[in-house]
Order: sequence, then structure tokens, then C-alpha cells
Amino acid sequence: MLIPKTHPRAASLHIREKLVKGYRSGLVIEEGLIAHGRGEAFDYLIGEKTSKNALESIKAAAKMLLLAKSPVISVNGNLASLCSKEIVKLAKVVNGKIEVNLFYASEKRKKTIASFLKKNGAKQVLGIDPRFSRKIPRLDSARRIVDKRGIFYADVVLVPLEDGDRTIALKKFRKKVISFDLNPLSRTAQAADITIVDNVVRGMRVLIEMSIKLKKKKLATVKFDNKKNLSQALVEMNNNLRRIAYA
Ligand code: PTJ
Repeated sequence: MLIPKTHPRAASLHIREKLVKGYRSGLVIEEGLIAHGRGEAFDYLIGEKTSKNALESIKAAAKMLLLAKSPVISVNGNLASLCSKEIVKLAKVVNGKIEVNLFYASEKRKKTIASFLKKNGAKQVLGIDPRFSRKIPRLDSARRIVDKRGIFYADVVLVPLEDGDRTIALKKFRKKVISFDLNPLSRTAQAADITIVDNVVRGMRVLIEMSIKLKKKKLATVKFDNKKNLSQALVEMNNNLRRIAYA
């Protein structure tokens, strides 16, 4: 579909088009389209921009990734479809690994996602070869199967657009978890060490820029209060609604 540049919702419609394309080419599943819809609703509430608060969490996330010994970016269908180039770039900047890990898992979709990431510049994509499969304890979903060279071994895992169970299981497995989630009320958002309440399409770009900038500096340990961060995100949404309601 041709979306006119002047359309007031052009950016949001382009993101939808990308996901639909991802769905048609086997990267995304139907549920992924629904999940995006929920994200869009929250994006409205934050004013469809990266807030000051989100910037703070992105800064903390960049530091955590740069300080990590073995950071991993966990990739699902939506993320691959929306941010393939950014995934590759971020992995390069923070010296991290890329691993495909799906909730609605199928070997075919895993391979489709891995080859799409490779087409977009990834040298290595983990999570595909069953010889390296290991299980995260205390997790029942398909996401429990991880790569021994990747998430199983990692100290920090970036889990954009995640389901809550795995974030909790990863925490119990002593991993530091960074998530992107437009919904500050989700279990993932609540359980992560750092939640970036921003659209992953905008936030990943900022995270890359911030990581490039901070890489040149000497970094101390990350101090971040995620409870406070989530409260601020909710207050921002509330303020936006009040402004609109009383305008
Ligand atoms: O590809 P798979 O099989 O791993 O499945 C991926 C989905 C996303 C379908 C799966 O992980 C899932 O069902 O996720 P949930 O539980 O619906 O959670 C997704 C969260 O991401 C929700 O809280 C949404 O608000 C949020 N979200 C959706 N789109 C975006 C987003 N957050 C940031 N940026 C977005 N573009």
C-alpha cells in the first residue's frame, strides 16, 4: 500500500506495513500482529516519542550492555521484522551475540529469522543448532530452549517484546534482563532489571547511538531503580492524558 508522506500517521503505518510484510514472509506470527496492536495503544499514551525517562533507561541499558562479559540480544519474530539492521549494529557495538528465541516456536520460523538476520549483516545467529540446545530451569514455554553459547552462558540478556514468564525465569537463573516494552504494567516490564518504555523501533536506534557514545568513556557499575522508572512512565502517561483531556 502506498502511504502518503504527508499522512499524519505515516510513521506508525509504515511500522505496520513492515510487520505485515514480516508476517507474509514467515518471520512474524498472527499473535505478533496482535501484540503490536497492544504496543501501539501504549505508544499513543506516551505521545509516540522517546521520553526523558526512556532516555535514562536507555542510558543505563547501554552501560549494562557495554559492561557485560557476554551480552546477548534475544530475537523474536516482531523484533526481527522491525529492527533487523539495528540488531546487527547493536550486537557489533556492544560486542554481543544474537540468538533467536521464540514463544510460538517452530524450526522453520527460527531458520527464516536467522537467514533474514544474516541477509541484514549478522555473521552468526545462535539458537538454531540443536546440538547447542540447553534448557532454562523453571520455565515451561518453548522459550526455555536456549543456546549454550548464547543466553545460557550470558550475564546480560536484552529481551525486547517479551512474555513475562521467561523474564522471571531468566532472573531466577541469575541473568540481568533489559527489556523494551511499551506497556509498563506487563509482567516483563515489572520483572526486568531495566525496562525501556519506548517503541523498539525508536528505542533501538537511540540505544545504538548511546552505546557508541558511552563506549568511549570509562564506565562504573550501573545503578538503576526500575520501580521508579516504571512509576515515572505511568506518571508521564497520566500527564499526557490530563493535558489532552483539559486542552
Ligand atoms: O515471535 P514469537 O513467537 O517469540 O512471539 C512474539 C510475541 C510478541 C507475539 C510474544 O512474545 C508475545 O505474545 O508477547 P506479549 O506477551 O504480547 O508481549 C509483548 C509486549 O510487547 C506487550 O506488552 C506490548 O505492549 C509490547 N510491544 C508490542 N509492540 C511493541 C512493544 N513494545 C515496544 N515496541 C513495540 N513496537
